[in-house]
Amino acid sequence: MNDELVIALSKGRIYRETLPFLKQAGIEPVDDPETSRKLILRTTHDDVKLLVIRATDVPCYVEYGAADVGVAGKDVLLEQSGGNLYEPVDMGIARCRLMVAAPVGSDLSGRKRLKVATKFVRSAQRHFAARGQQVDIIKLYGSMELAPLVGLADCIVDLVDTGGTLKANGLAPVEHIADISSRLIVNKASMKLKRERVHRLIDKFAAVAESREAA
Ligand code: PRT
Ligand code: MG
Repeated sequence: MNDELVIALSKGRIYRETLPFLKQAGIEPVDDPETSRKLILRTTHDDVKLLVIRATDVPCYVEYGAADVGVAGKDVLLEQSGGNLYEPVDMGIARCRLMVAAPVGSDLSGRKRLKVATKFVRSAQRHFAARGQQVDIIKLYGSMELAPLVGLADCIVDLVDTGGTLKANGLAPVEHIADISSRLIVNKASMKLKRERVHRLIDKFAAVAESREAA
């Protein structure tokens, strides 16, 4: 049991972009999360399992040791208090930017208080506090782009990749908060107790990330 390695990751872009890293480490899933309803996927190794869960839940599984390692977006990690995990590899995948965005043409400067809609409450708080801007944060769980359109907020803090979603909703980026990519995260106890296995995985992931960075 102690030899088992449990890897937590989310369906969708993170799963797809993590597959080549796993492959380099000799790990290939036997079940396909897009077609299977299983939440625990078997792999070509009897002692390696993949947990397919919500992106925002990945750090939790790793912190509590339900998974030894995981792949999570930096946006998600920034929202976590996170004491019980290491973040050894920037995989450079699922890249995007965390940004403040507002309706095209709106002027937010000189406003005493701003209403900010976001699911990234901590990052938003930190960002505006650093600028000395007073804000009321409105926590949403999705479709943040809607909030300024219906008067719920003055601006939003959200992830932007192509910018297409903002544009389609009459919004434009006004401030860059952080560059985001996904990280390999490791439970602190697993790092000690499963040292060899975990380190082998870290080394493989780091090598793939490095070779891509160089390409
Ligand atoms: O889908 P679900 O709501 O269940 O979970 P999730 O949205 O967290 O999962 P997923 O797979 O969509 O995102 C997982 C991780 O991918 C995030 O935590 C980010 O680290 C990373 N990532 C990279 C992104 C994007 N790019 C991205 N563009 N996550 C979300 N988006 C969304 C963004 O929120 C906005 O709605 O895509 C839209 C903007 O895209 P553009 O191309 O129109 O700018
Ligand atoms: Mg999504």
